Amino acid sequence: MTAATVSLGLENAPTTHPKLLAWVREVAELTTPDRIVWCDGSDAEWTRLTDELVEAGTLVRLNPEIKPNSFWARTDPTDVARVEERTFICSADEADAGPTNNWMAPAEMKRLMTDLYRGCMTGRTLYVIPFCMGPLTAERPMFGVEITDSAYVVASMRVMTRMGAHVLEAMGDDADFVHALHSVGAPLEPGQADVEWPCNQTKYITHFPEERLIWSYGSGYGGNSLLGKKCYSLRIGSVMGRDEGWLAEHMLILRLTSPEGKVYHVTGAFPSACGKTNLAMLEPTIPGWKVETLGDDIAWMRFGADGRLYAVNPEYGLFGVAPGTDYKTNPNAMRTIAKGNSLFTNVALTDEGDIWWEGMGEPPAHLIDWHGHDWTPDSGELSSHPNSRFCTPIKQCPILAESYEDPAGVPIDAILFGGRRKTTIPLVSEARDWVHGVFQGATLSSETTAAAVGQVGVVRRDPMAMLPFIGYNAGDYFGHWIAMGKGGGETPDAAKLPKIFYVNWFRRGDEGQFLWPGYGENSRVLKWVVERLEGRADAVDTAVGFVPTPAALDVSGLDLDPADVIAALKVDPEEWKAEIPQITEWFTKFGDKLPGVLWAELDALKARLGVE
Ligand code: GTP
Ligand code: SPV
Ligand code: MN
Repeated sequence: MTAATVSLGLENAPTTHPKLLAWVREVAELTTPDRIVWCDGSDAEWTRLTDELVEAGTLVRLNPEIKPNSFWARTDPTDVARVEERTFICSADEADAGPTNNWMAPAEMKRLMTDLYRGCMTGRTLYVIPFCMGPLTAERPMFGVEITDSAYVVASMRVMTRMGAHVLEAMGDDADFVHALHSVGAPLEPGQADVEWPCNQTKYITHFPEERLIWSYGSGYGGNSLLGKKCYSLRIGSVMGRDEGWLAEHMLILRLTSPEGKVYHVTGAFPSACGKTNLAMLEPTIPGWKVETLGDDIAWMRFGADGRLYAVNPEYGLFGVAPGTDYKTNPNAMRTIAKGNSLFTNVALTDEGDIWWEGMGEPPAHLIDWHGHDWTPDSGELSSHPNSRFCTPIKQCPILAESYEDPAGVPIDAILFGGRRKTTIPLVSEARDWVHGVFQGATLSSETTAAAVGQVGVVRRDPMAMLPFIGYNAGDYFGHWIAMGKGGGETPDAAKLPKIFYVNWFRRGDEGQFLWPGYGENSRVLKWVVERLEGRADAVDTAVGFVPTPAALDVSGLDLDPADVIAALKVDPEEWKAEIPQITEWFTKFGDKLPGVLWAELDALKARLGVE
């Protein structure tokens, strides 16, 4: 059986890469698929796979006159988000996973998952997806190969990564690559009918950092199954960055042009579903300013020979939160998806064959909701899952920056850390220096969202918005950030480091209203940031950093209660004093691994607040 199975795809493999062939053979022998398909990334392949997925009921083709070449997918209701409880960093030494990750000894995890993988592709196709994170023209292209038994994953990976025959070609016979194995964990017995969204109630999202290896089982969803994204570009990527002196971060990247024509590049780390995509595609409301998109979720950053920090977006598509997206909040996302070639997951379907979700204007009289049920505005339920997503090619973004394809990346002027907090955190504050900025990042807090399974709205520390994505000990990660501030280029120079800012678009007033209008109006905060870089904006020197004076923040033309702006900018010593025990408890988790300079920053904050 085994030899026959393997010959189904291996004899005619479009590569002679010995390690790749050996790995595909090994996986096929373990998982016993019916056939092996080497993905070439062609249009014909996309058409064949999406046709098959429509046939299987996994996808519904949208009206081609409204959303050409686009599809609607509904997942199993239990498979809707990342599963942090089931995500593991299986480093050889438990200490290297640190206190923020789940850990299991690599051999034990491999034994357990090998049992799960045995025969798990029976009745299915094993797809081999050669992909590259970041431009293929990079000095060292960052190759990966994902093996999956899900055609939905293949279609999504085609949108989200550079993948296909040209990547396999570029790998030659000896390129290193990240091995990424995925199965939905739903073998089919002969004659057994498939379900629309195969998955398994048992899920594991596992990383073996020393081997640059990813094993994922049981989920077909987003960050659990598109292994180039969070698993490679952040968890494995962060380990590579630690070892090689760069940073893999959960950050948007944007290019900002001022009315004087000066160009700045900004990255922003906000936790999942806290505003990266929206800021990355922002349409400024203040005259003369221009934003261009470079990335909406992940940035790889390294020092250039000139001593500046450069960022590249390793991704090729946008996997954005659907609810809340419309022409008022994020017009550029709407224009991007309007061009088609997109997958929509767990949103609602209109009678015209278009998609709809909460926040997209007035609800239609009738929809099919994300459960597949009839829905009307009186249903009293959300039509779309709060973590429903659009998956669309970044090249379709009308404001994509030309430098997107530059393997050298763009030089970063400012880094924003941001969270979703109803209280305490001011709209924007500027760090005193790099180490203070790392302190702001390391103590970042945010309310949990629907992007991960679990309770929503609970405040937790989410350092650099990377809590679920740091592939090693978070104490060492803070140390790596501190070390990066010493300059990685040939001409280390602190003055060339990006300035760090901490933002919060989500502060609320007494009536529960957002104090700041957000979205396009965030351009006003970007303007203040730029004016700080240029040394010409006023700020108050507060206990937590430099905060705009109310006059320094441009609110011209905004219909806002001035009291709300003052409240959004407020640094309330009592609220901050309440943070101190939480930060102390958080830092204590890391024991000896926490860089001493961060304790010193906490002491300095306490002194400024007058706390013992
Ligand atoms: P991931 O893709 O999960 O990493 O999320 P993200 O950080 O890219 O968040 P995204 O931009 O998709 O926004 C998430 C949610 O926050 C959406 O429902 C947005 O409508 C909402 N949102 C984004 N920016 C703002 C803002 O400035 N103010 C307010 N009030 N809501 C915002
Ligand atoms: C996130 O949760 O930060 C996302 C979505 O960007 S996922 O790809 O599922 O990780
Ligand atoms: Mn994200």
